[in-house]
Amino acid sequence: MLVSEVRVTPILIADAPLLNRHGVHQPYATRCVVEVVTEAGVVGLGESYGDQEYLAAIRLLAEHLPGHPVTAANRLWDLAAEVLRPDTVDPRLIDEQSAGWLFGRANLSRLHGIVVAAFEVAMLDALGRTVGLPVHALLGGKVRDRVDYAAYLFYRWDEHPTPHAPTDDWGAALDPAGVVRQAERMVGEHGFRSLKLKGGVFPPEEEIAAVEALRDAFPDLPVRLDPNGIWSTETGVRVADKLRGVVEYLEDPCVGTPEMAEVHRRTGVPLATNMCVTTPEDIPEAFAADAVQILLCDHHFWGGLLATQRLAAICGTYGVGLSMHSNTHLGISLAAMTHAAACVRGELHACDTHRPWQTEDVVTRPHRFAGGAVTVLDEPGLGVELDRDALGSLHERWINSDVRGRDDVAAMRVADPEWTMPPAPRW
Ligand code: GKR
Ligand code: MG
Repeated sequence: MLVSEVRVTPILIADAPLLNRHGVHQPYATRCVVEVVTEAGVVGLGESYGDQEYLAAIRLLAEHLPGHPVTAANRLWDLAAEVLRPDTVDPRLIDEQSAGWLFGRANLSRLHGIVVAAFEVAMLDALGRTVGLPVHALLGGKVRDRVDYAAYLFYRWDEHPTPHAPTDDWGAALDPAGVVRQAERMVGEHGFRSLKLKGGVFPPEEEIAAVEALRDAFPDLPVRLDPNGIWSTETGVRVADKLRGVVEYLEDPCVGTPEMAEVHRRTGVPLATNMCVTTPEDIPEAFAADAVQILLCDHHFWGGLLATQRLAAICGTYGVGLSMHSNTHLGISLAAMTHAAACVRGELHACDTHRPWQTEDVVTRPHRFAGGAVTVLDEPGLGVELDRDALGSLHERWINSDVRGRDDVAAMRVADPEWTMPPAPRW
């Protein structure tokens, strides 16, 4: 069962003016849809980042995929190592100085994980469709029928400052009352039973007040705060002391394993990360230092669904809890995340998802959250079908636009021409 053809289609999807430590989301976000076609004409789907440097790396591997057995996902790692080297990839993808970026440090290992994941998911989907089994069965079988997700709350503007940008009816959320209103709608519409606030936008006292307001409004729901490493160690300790017993965990209060370890040692508050542990090489130091109590896995950069199972086993051995990180994504990714999470044994904290912020999709039947969870599908493969018309028009939008990647700093500059990338630590 060999791969006969691979299609990689970049798209632009409408996005909301969500704020974070870098700035604000652009009106349109890039993604790419991967289709792996087998000799028998079965098509498997994957979804990944769409920034042009990632796209180039994904396309580079795609060229070598025809002839590769669909059943040999593990061999993708060797292919990636052979094809994606410092002399063949965009230097930004392996820039070790990027530790303060929103999802951790770039390096070659992480790049290999990203590209392998894009194709591994599509190959598992194709294999599942061929043999008539759901992807979770190919991973050893689901241990839960529903995967819980968290309401991912953002400080946000009412609308983008750019003319003709997509709009929505969520309204602004720039203070504790606005954040609580947003949470009420998220919980009301989707039934989420955990709340996560993206922080790093306002001085810590204001974000502490928002978390306390959430706790008062939803006393039964666990709350998390994620400032993406914008605080100093001292600020991290101060916030953790204030929010001890209020937050389920703090996510990336500071950048760096020693800094995270110090915040935990001095406060005892559980810390999660999608920034200081993002590749297997980061694990020994971070776990030895007890810097991380909950690891946010993300199959998009950990190397796919099989790698997620391996990561979960390592975390289990070390007593580190698990949840899932998210970036702006559509339904193919949500399906993959759900299959991966369905197979993780033991406790899984409600996973992050940006999906409620997206108004568009490339699957014919976008997932619904019921009671804050997505049902694990038993249909063959990922259980989603590609909406070719939607894919075509989102690709058309990409062709007609000059947006080729994510730049939240530049998007912020539209509203504030003086804005530059804030230093870390900022507070
Ligand atoms: O979408 O602005 C965003 C988030 O800040 C995202 O880029 C982060 O990677 O959700 C992520 C996180 O948990 O750090
Ligand atoms: Mg995070």
